[in-house]
Amino acid sequence: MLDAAKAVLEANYNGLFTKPAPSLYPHQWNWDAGFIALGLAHFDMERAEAELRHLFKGQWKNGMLPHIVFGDDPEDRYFPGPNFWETEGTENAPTEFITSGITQPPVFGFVLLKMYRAAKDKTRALEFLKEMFPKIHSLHDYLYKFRDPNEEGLVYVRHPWEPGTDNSPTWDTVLARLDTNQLEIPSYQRKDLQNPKATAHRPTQEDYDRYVYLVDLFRKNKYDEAAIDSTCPFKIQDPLFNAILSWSNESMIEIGKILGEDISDFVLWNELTVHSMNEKLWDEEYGIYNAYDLVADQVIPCETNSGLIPIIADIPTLEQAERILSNIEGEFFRGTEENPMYLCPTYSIGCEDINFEKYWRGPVWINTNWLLYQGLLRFNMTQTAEKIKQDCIELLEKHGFYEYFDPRKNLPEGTKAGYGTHQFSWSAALYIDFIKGEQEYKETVE
Ligand code: 9WN
Repeated sequence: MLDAAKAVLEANYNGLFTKPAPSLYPHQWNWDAGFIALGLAHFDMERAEAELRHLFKGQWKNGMLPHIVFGDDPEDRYFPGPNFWETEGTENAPTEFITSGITQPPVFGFVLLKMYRAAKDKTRALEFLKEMFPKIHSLHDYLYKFRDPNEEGLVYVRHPWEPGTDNSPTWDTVLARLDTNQLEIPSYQRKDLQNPKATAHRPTQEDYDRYVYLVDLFRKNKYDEAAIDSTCPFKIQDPLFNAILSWSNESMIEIGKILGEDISDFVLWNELTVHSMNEKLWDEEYGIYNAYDLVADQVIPCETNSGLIPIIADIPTLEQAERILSNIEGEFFRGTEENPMYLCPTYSIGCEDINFEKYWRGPVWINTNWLLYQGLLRFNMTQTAEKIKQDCIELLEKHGFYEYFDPRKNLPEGTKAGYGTHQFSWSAALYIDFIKGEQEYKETVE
């Protein structure tokens, strides 16, 4: 299986970067590159570094790290492709590559620290830390400067593609305010529905109309931060995005200490983020972190696993972490004896509109499981951490390196429960990390 996982990363490599999947995603994606680098770091550090180096070549002058850095794809298999974004020639866009104009969760602080820990050649690894430190600083600086209008340490996402959980039910109420019959939506053609099952599994047409409407708004505003901030109808403080930012802040503080660099920005940013996550997003009744809709100025109750993921950072107290643990182990995520789930469905199974096959509205994703696993280990909740890891391994070994999985454990034997694209890079990369990770980090630290 380890060899098969490496083979996926090999097959998706185009000589410059690793595509998330052979044909559905033919360019370089932001947080995918981070997870892919974690897997590569266990057997090819040079390529792991090159993966991040390539992605950061797409970084904008204001620090924004785009969610896609476009490569050459003569078959033009992805929508929206390089021409649709119209980022070229705008004030901050890079000149070497064409990129999208939005970002994704900033995983790079903790990815970099884990890579350093896994490295056998520490001299070389130190050089890479030095190279990346200012780039990641500039990314966090962008987020706190342009995405935190209340200066409360909580950054907002402005498109459902930014948190990476595209059609999560969390965005529903906000997107519902965008009436597709009233909006001017440019004509476009989706390319993600080639597979006959894709319509059942991927976002709906209405979702796409809204995704496209938002991109059109950004390009009309020529990616001017102030203009977008004042007109964007979708501004959400997402617990997953902010928790990832916080864990990356913590990691950058550690890296800064190794390098003897100034860490004061990361310390200040992080104190504020941790404080506001608990003041504004923590839901004491349900023991979960909520999202917050900045446009309507109201909480969005969040019964998705994104609300549990802040356990990855030094955000919850032990008491709060125990509430999160009971949620994971409770009937809404783990299920019941008669109806058991693989950990951890992306959406509470207690919600009527859970859909076990549809993208971010129920299925298990390997990356969010990996994050929960890291968080549970941090709080020494090893039993549940181990269950999550074993569930991932079982799903991957049974079905292969699919993009997402049906969480129901009692489906008839032989049911195909791996959905989306096959040969999905981060499923393979994180399988490698699950198998090799903790042991290898311990060995190199010792
Ligand atoms: C839009 C590449 C990306 C992931 C996202 C996942 C999916 C894209 C899409 O694929 O999103 O960015 O076209 O559906 O939701 O998390 O980074 O793997």
